[in-house]
Amino acid sequence: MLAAAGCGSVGYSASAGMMGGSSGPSPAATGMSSGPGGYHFRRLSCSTPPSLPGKRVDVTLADMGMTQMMGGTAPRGALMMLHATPDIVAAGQITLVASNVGWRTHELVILPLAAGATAGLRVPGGDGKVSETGSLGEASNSCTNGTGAGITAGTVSWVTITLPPGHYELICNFPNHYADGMHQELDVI
Ligand SMILES: [Cu+2]
Repeated sequence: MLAAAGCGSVGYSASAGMMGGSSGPSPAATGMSSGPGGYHFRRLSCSTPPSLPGKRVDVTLADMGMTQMMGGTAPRGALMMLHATPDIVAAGQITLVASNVGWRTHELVILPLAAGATAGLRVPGGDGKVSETGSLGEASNSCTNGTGAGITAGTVSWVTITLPPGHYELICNFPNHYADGMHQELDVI
């Protein structure tokens, strides 16, 4: 499975390093750094405020696009990933920070996960998107918080929400992105 391949390489902390702005030798020559599975992560052109409310969950959004001209457009089968760290967090106020280090435009939507369900099982409609019914929040506003038109390549967006214990699914819902692997379970305990 693409999702397993993309999310299995959990030994990195690309977003944390990039967000801090002190990630050692700068890949300034290319504007990219190597990520897992052959992904080439872009450097971010903006960052979050230094202090964010609640517990922080970093979500890395990436893809193997070739140019920003694609916007959010992606065919089925394109290689892309959504990776949250940590993926288990204590209940209460949580700020999810979504960093788009890919080429395409992405977003982060937080959905409830039904009892017994696992991430990745939603069935996209004809438009390539899954239902956002029950959405608990969204980070899709380049270089700022909340809902917008999408997180453009190389930018960050964030959203602060309060979650009770339960199972949730973090997704990107640009057409075909969910089917292409942009989903991960978030457990709140
Ligand atoms: Cu996406």
